[in-house]
Amino acid sequence: MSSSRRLFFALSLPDALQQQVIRWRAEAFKPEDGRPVAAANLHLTLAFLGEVSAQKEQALKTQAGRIAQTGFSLNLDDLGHWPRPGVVWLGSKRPPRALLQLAELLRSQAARSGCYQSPLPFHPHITLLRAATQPVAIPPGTPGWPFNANHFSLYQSSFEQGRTRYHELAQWPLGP
Ligand code: 3AM
Repeated sequence: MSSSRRLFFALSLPDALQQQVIRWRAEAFKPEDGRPVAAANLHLTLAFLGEVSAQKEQALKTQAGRIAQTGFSLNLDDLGHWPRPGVVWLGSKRPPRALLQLAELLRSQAARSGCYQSPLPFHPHITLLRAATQPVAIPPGTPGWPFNANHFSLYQSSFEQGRTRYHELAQWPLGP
């Protein structure tokens, strides 16, 4: 019997940027605003796949490996709060077309493999705080970090010892 894993495709943040973001976050928000996402868990989800069998995982990896997409740069200059899922996020006022195309491709491959895809429009974001269901004073801006994406990754999400952990299973380069 094959086991299944909870998977998603995402862009990871370079370590230095993770540290910059969490240092700024500690100043920008109050402890009661929400639960900070651990530095190592900061990511930009491209496609959520849900529970995936080993066989389907292999097919999704093969399809991901066929993607020929250029790398891109995005400016992390936008912030927002979604009270219903309780998420405070960091994003980009002008997401590059290549980012939107990459997510669209991964989402359509996932849907064709039978992974349910939300009908809500894709809004690229990095979750900063969770459990943020009360009103949050959103700072007027961010330092506007530039972020160069030169690869994308497949992650496994697991819950271990009371914590959510993400393990990178594979990564693929984004071209010049
Ligand atoms: O990138 P963020 O943190 O917004 O919320 C989960 C996280 O998104 C999302 O997948 C990312 C990695 O866990 N996620 C979890 N369950 C989901 C679902 N059923 C989901 N996204 C869509 N549908």
